Amino acid sequence: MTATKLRQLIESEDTEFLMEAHSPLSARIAEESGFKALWASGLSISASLGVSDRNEASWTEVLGIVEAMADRVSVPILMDGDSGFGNFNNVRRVVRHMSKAGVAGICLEDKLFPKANSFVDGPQELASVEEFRGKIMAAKDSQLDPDFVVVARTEALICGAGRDEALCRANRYDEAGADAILIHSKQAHAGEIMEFARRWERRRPLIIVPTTYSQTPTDVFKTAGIACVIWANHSVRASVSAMRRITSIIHERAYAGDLDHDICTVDDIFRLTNEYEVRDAERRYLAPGTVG
Ligand code: SPV
Ligand code: MG
Repeated sequence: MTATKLRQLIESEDTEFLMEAHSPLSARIAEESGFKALWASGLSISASLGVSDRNEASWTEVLGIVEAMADRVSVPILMDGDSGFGNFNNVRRVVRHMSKAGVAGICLEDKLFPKANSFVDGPQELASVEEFRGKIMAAKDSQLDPDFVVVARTEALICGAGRDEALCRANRYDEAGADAILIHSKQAHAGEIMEFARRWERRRPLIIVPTTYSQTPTDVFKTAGIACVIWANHSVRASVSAMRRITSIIHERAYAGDLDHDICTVDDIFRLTNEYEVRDAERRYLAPGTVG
């Protein structure tokens, strides 16, 4: 059901937008903002755990969070599966668990395990095409829902392997059964992404992550036939800025009395966490006269 929703979004004619989430709370907020699907970002989940985006968090830790997110929203979640948390065998186990947890799809990238974030300095190494094709096939063969979405992400441009290599890899991953291709870039403009999209000719839905080229107007992506745009880290970055600002003000002043207009109400937290639904449920289920 949730996988079907994600598949429909990815395969629709329109350009769709996925918002990053890294916790059940951020997932609820993104859903309330109107996003029809969410990106369970490896970077953001790692950051919220206070660890590096280098598979420092185990896949069971990550899945635990994504599972809790799926439990709290009705929009589908595409999980960042990094490079698969190991080899094809790890991919199979992760995909089976994710399918059971109601996660709609996984994105696998063609780097080695442990991976590093695409934007960190230093050399980044690509996995061999054959090894990565095996992971794509293993993921497709392990999904429990026929609509589960497997996105193959090539890091060829990130690793400096060039545009022809990126296109060649995307073709090979498409042949291996990927449902969509994610082409990642760390350029400050959308040049190489646009060229890729032109040469790809809408063979399979194309997904992009405009973090470094966020200045590009969205219409450019629409005209290029991009299936999905992922805002991959904006929620965690927004929360870091807001938390840092408010906590430092409170620390400096030892006073919080004039900040209420700047932070959400406690009532808002109650609403986001279903407090009022539980209160209503108590009336129905708790024995009369019982408290709590
Ligand atoms: C993530 O959100 O973890 C991603 C996208 O993989 S990026 O950080 O741009 O590599
Ligand atoms: Mg990631």
